[in-house]
Amino acid sequence: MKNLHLPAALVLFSVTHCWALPLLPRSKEEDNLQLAESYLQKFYSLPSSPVSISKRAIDPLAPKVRGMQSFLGLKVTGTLNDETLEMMKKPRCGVPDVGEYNLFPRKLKWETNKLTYRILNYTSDLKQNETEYAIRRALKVWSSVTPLKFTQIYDGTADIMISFGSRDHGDFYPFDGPSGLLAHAFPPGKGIGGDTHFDEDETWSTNSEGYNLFLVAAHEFGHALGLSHSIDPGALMYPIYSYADIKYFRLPEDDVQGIQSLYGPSDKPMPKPPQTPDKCDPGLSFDAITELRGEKMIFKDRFFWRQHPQMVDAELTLIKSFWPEIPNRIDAAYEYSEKDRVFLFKGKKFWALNGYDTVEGYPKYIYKLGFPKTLKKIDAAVHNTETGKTLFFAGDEYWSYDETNAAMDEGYPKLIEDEFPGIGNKVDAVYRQNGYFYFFHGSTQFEYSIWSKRILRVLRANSLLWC
Ligand SMILES: [Ca+2]
Ligand SMILES: [Ca+2]
Ligand SMILES: [Ca+2]
Ligand SMILES: [Zn+2]
Ligand SMILES: [Zn+2]
Repeated sequence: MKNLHLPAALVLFSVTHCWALPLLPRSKEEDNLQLAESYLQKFYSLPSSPVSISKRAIDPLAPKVRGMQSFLGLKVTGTLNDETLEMMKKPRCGVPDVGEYNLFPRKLKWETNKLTYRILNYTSDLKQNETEYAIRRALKVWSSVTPLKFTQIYDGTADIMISFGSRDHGDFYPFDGPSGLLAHAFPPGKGIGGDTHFDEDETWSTNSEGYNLFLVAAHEFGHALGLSHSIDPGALMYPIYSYADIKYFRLPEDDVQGIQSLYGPSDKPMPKPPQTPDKCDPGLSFDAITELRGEKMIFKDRFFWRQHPQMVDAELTLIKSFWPEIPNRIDAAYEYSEKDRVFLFKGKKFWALNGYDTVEGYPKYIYKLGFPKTLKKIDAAVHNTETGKTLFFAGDEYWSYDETNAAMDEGYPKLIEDEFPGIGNKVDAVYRQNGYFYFFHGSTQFEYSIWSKRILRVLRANSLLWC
């Protein structure tokens, strides 16, 4: 998992902190508590108190932690586990998830569809025309699906005043230096309403480095037009930053529905917006499935579900929020647990993970594994720890790869139908568990006994997600 510039920022912070308080180094636990307290105050309306949480008799944190975990799609425990603390460290929008900036009476929407914007100053990270373009394009994300029209003005007061500032920048919501809070915007209204501020201490970019100005601006303008945060991890209005391939950016369905509920649809025709998969959709199929250190990872479109053993609710996450460099719509995935690696395949290339970290030296080409150079992609892969072989499925054929010798076995490819009768002649995804292969094709799943070489059960694909 990419930690997006956090380490450097944290080191600097703790150094200055130690100088300021030379008495006793605070324990990690106290640090975590303070992080949680400040996060929940900012984003989940935890009341602030002069007495620190750790000294209070009743723990007021737990219900707010549960609220946060549920909003952001984590396992709901009410405790500050690693996953929750990790999430609190992720770069995000400064607008609260629960409760609002209540300094000004909130209006849900603008009364007119014709709005003006003005860029008051520019970031030093980009050329002025790059900033202009990112802002224009970010507004177009919203105007292309509604009757809204935006006009840039160069002096006077616009509805949406756009500026870059660091730390205290003239409202009561200071920024925090590099990472953490990236930007915020005020809901529609007079004066500061609609105004949008970017943290100048971030490194703004037009690509995947630092923070992409277009993506952050598009999110913030959603607030400036009256939207709050979404719990849909695929939505632009999800509060946590993650990079998306901006060349192909299209406003996801949840956001389209949100903005159209305020302003109505555009009269121009528009293509179907990208959707977030519904795990209980009876027609659901999967792109790839693998285990990772005992969890299951189930890939679909831009997303993957993480299924903890014994947990009914799988967590849905954007692939890009974990690994900006790994493409969407993975073809195949398998775990080689002997080396603690997970391999992800897309087209002619594959990537390696060690835990949730990407391994250097990838992507590599699949022909290096011994596939013919003409093979464009593989469909599915699974490793059998008992034989040391990895099976690769492509079209109606499969290959056997010997991990110990790092070589493709002789005599392959063979027809899937010959070795695995009954599973059909194509595999979408496969994983192995307790002596079974689970083959997926469309919305069907086959439980195949490796030992008796036959299908034991035919199931719906998404019974895997407890549907
Ligand atoms: Ca304004
Ligand atoms: Ca910041
Ligand atoms: Ca596949
Ligand atoms: Zn936001
Ligand atoms: Zn501000």
